[in-house]
Amino acid sequence: MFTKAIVRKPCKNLASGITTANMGLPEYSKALLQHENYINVLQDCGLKVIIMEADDNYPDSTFIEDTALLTPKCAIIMKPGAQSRRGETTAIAELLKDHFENIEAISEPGTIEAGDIMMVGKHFYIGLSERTNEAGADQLIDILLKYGMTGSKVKLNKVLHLKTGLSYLEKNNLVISGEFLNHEEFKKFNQIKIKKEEGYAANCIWVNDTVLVPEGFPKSKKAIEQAGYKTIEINVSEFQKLDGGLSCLSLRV
Ligand code: CIR
Repeated sequence: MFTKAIVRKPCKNLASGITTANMGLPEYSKALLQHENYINVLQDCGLKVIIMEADDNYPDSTFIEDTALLTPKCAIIMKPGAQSRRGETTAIAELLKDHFENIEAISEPGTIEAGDIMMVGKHFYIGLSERTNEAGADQLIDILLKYGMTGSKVKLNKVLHLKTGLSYLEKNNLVISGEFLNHEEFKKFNQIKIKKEEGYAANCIWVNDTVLVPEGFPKSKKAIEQAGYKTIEINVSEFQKLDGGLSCLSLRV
């Protein structure tokens, strides 16, 4: 069960965020409204939502998921692989002091962004991507072991982050797409397969047996419902323009 979420308001410089999407620039006012709606949905799912103020120095800072990994035992501050995102972690580390007794951090030469980390019970799959390197993943695995948890590495070939293409919905159910479909590592899960044309919907979030899905991907929504979940659609079009998915917009614990 999750009880809390932390989000960070989009900043005025949002449109300067990193992107490969080719979908045009995000509209700030629209992004603000979508973000407010996202918060309302999390609250409707029973979460207490902590809202951090925007920071114009970091256009991508609304994608707060990448800055820290929250586990039941400790919080781990990431070391973003994207240089322009490095400084985002300072404010998060400060805030997390009020919520966690144990706080760890990844240090250089390690780089890691938590969009590359998928929690499955006490095990964490770590994507090796353009943002997350071996050194970062190894440091994380050592920290996890110290707290009685485990981690393993998965090499990514195409997607930005591991959770761009995978979402764990508990009860051994895994939303899966693209390069992960035939991956040995994920054969043991009940796979909810996402069609190629709906690839963006592979990033969804389980919140206490409800699954939040991006708006406009009907086949994926249906497949998740057929697996026994209630779904709520959320429009995050402005964040999609910056390669951001639903999970990136919050830290949940
Ligand atoms: C970036 O490229 O870092 C942002 N524009 C998007 C980050 C998306 N985060 C995620 O998938 N966890």
